[in-house]
Amino acid sequence: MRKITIVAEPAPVAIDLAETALLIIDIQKDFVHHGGYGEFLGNDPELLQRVIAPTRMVLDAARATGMTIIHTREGHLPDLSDCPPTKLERWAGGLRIGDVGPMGRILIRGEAGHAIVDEVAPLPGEIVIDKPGKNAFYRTGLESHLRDARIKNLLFAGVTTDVCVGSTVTAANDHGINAIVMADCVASYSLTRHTAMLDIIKAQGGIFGWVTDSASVLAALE
Ligand code: TIU
Repeated sequence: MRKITIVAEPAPVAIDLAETALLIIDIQKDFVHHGGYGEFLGNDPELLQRVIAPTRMVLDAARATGMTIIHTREGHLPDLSDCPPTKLERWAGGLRIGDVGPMGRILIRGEAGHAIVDEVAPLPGEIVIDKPGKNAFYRTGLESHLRDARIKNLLFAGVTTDVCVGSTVTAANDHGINAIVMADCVASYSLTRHTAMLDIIKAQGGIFGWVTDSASVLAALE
């Protein structure tokens, strides 16, 4: 495949597309639609919906290059046996993980709310990782997929910047993977936390990676 250079902070980043995967974190109805986990945690899910259009543009461009594409979904087995007690015990009040909400049982695999939104839904052949935690490397096959495909760089989209994106970016570093985050393709329920997480990633010479945006990635892919 081919090498591209993406305008980014703290510096431009040169990558080989053959060694790069687009990683789309948890753009599930449970987080971005009303009546799901995000809302029951006390958040406005509409704050996350701005990621959908730019992520779709990058997804279409990535599909056209033949790049590896990986989607993740946060959720639990119906019997909750994979859900840490700490996660079950902390919620904003009202419904919580496993309870029946307007989109089925909250954050449970196979329920309507667990699905990735239609606009960025996986196509056959794309990798889908189901994860019980925030960090997509925790108790999943992500690391072996990356090893098998010889992936060295992850281009990040998804939600939320400060929780599942952030924890996966920091984990990627410890796995020897470069993390490149598209700022307009990630969002938080809090703008303060979104900005803080992006600052943390790119500070100190890019201690956890690079911050770019969809326009810079699309320009580099052209
Ligand atoms: N996917 C993800 O980020 N899970 C969360 O629980 N995020 C929150 O911001 N709560």
